[in-house]
Amino acid sequence: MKTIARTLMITAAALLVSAPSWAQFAKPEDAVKYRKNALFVMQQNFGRVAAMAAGKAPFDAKVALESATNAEFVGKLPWAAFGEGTDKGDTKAKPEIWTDKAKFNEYAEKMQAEMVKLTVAAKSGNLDSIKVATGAVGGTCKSCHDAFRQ
Ligand code: ASC
Repeated sequence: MKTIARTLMITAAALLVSAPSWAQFAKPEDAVKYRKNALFVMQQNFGRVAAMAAGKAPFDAKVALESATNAEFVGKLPWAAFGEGTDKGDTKAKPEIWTDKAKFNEYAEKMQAEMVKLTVAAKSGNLDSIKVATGAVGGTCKSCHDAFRQ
């Protein structure tokens, strides 16, 4: 009995060590799809607010707040799907994401911090504040794309 318990423990430990980080997804392609879809939904929501800020769409404070809230939430999701082994397939992700992970994470965090500010601005209902915040968010999208997207 003691031996069985020990064998189980060792097996469990070995699985933990060897499990690839996309293991929370059924397969690496699912991780790629997940992050792309999350980023797409984020962009659609952010884009709606950004269009208002740019005067390309009529300002609707309620829609702006809903969209900003959605973008902030969905913006938390993609990052867990950039695990080791998910650098291949139908993706524009550059290898630098995995070789310069600290920088990538820093950009991802910066974007999320600016998204929080955008929701705050949208809550205020002040279009000038929303303009500043969308500009800041857009800047974080661009700097990450320049460095890490093909
Ligand atoms: C968007 C989008 C981006 C950013 C960027 C801002 O809506 O898809 O990548 O804003 O264009 O410069």
